[in-house]
Amino acid sequence: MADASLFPTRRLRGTPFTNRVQAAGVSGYTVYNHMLLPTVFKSLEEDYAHLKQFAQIWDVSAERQVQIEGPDAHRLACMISARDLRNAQPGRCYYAPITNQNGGLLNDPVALCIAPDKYWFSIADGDLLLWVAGLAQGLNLNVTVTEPDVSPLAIQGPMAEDLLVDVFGPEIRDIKFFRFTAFPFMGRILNIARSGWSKQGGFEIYLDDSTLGGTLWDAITAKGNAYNLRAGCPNLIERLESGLLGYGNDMTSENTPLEIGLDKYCALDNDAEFIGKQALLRQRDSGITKKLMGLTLAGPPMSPVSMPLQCKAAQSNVGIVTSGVYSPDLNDNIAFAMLDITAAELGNTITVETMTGSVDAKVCEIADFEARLKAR
Ligand code: THG
Repeated sequence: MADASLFPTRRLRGTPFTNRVQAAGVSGYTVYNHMLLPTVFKSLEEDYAHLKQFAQIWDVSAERQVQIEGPDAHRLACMISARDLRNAQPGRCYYAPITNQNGGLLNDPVALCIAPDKYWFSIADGDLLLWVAGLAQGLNLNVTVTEPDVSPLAIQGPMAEDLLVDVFGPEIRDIKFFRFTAFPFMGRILNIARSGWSKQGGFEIYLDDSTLGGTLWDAITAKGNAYNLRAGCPNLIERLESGLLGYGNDMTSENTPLEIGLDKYCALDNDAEFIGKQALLRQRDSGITKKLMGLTLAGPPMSPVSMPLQCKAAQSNVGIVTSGVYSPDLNDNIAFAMLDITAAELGNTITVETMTGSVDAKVCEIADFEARLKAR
């Protein structure tokens, strides 16, 4: 794709942190939920190496919240979520695939139970609000469905915890994975969760007042030097190594959780009810016909995949590469690929048509990337 800047208009929303992100030298953005999401600062590889060693501050405001509040909030949250939220507890986060009536994925948010009658679905790129508000309207539910003024700011990397202890106090250490606690800040109460879209450890701070964006950013960066803090963003190389899937890239509404390996987050073996469950049960019975797999590709270090690459076996199409890039730490080109089940066998060799020609690629489990890194 051509390198050109994004023309700013009202439709393309900035965030409470955009001026700080600009000042920190952002060099690439994507558009996510109609909002700017940084993709690169120094370079993909430099950002990646730094993230694995130190601490980074990420403007992930584009992970917007779909807030469901009111007497029917719990009922609606359970209805839309393939993840069993029947016993959801305040202070907990749940990775929650959202499926339509055919089992097709509409989003893969993190659901936060704020109170028994209040949920936030911290969404990936997709207009989930329209689906949820439409259901509330059509079913005449007693809820309000809104996008509140809430912007997550992530602190990620092995030094993230020490940094946030410096800023918010030692109680930060008590936050367990996928839980959140309220911390006072400038007269407001911020929910801080141990979570984030990397496997390097870290936190997400849910800022609920845009006017405090600069103040919050500055309060954290003021303590940053001791931890070699830099501005960063979700990193393509790190997230592929870590097996983190991106909605819109690695899955769309054409895919079900079974096809992308998210079955373990779906309540298929109990009596929880959610939209899409019957379709998923039918698909589980009949068997999936395609599956998201890992791939390692031969050839020189490859550039990030910006368009799906065709996969072939014996000259016929067997699927597409959905995301791919060179991993310095694995010294391998790694990718996710949606493959026909006939080609999705471990160890199978296929051909991938890259921008620079055809290369051999070997099928593996997505989890193999992380396992190989740990075994080094
Ligand atoms: N944080 C918040 N909102 C988000 C994301 C986030 N919205 C968009 C996107 N990321 C949603 N997708 C994911 C995918 C994976 C995870 C979180 C969000 C994740 N998974 C862990 C794993 O795979 O090991 C743990 C899941 C679990 O055990 O429940 O963290 O990052 N606010």
